[in-house]
Amino acid sequence: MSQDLNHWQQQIAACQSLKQLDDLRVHLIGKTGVITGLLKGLGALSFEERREKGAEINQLKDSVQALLEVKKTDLVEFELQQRLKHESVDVTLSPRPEHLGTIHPVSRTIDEIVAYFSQFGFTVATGPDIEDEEHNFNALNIPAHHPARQSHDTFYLPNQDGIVKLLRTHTSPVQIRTMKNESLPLRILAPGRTYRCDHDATHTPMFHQIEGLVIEKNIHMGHLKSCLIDFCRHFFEVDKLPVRFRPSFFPFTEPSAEMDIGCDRSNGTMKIGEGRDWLEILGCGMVHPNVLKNCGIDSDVYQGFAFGMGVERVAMLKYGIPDIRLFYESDTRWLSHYGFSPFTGS
Ligand code: 2U9
Repeated sequence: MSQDLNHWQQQIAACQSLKQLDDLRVHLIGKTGVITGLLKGLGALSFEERREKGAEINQLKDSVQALLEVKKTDLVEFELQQRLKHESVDVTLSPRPEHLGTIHPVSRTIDEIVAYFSQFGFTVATGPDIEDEEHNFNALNIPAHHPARQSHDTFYLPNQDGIVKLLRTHTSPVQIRTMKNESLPLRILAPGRTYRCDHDATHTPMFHQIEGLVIEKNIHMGHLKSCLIDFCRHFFEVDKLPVRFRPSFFPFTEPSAEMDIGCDRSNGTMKIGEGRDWLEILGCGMVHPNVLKNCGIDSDVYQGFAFGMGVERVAMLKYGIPDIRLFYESDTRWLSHYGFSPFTGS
């Protein structure tokens, strides 16, 4: 018996694969296997012999089973290592299918503007879409009778606990919150969704704005002008882009201006940087002293400039997109035409 065990031990040790090992298992302890045959042969023996031989064969079977188990564990590990050696994963391969999604023109335009201003130390600030009248209007020096506050212009929410809540009509409340909570000086950009009761080819009830705010000592209109002229030339990729500032009025800035860029509309298309026409691109101004005071800032020490533009509007101009309503229809043909590849950026 011990000779048999030695022989089978060698056979088990010589197995090179799980398949070979399983064949050997069937040969030894399967239904018609050698050891199973020995157990079946016990029936022909006397009671005493059967007890003695039976114990011996069962011990032999247990030893063979234990050897098979140990060898199986070794071979599973060995075969795994072999597979890992040959089956490497190429992490540089593109996911499939390629070019499935695109970056939306609104996201792309915000990213471009943020990337430009971040070179000059501007950081992004955010705030809630649902605002109160204090942050959306009062702190911004917007009086109770201002048309923007009328219910046909602004989405008001059901009154809760006596505080009037509304969907913000601009991202300016973000700057109010930042001026109240952060230390000075400040250079921030506030991109995000804004809401107004408006719906036609150039207005949607929800659209995006990006506003900028600088609060520092000795800031003046010269800083505002050079900052915005350089930005427009960079954004529209025209070195000598003609610009002009037209006096305007906003309750939260004084003086206020609208900035136009030169363009050509003569043959039905819009060419930026050419021709003799003007196109309004953004609003801007020096932060009104009342607004600074409302945020606890001494306007004799600190001044600031601010600007604001519609993201869809500048995206439409830069990328030749004709109708603002299509921005939000989730039409994949529109998205693949006007969207940007996340891989190449074009
Ligand atoms: C604070 C102080 C001043 C932000 C400004 C404009 C001018 C402006 C419009 C352009 C097109 C919004 O999307 S649009 O309709 N914006 O003309 N925005 S100055 O001035 C601020 C903001 C916050 C505390």
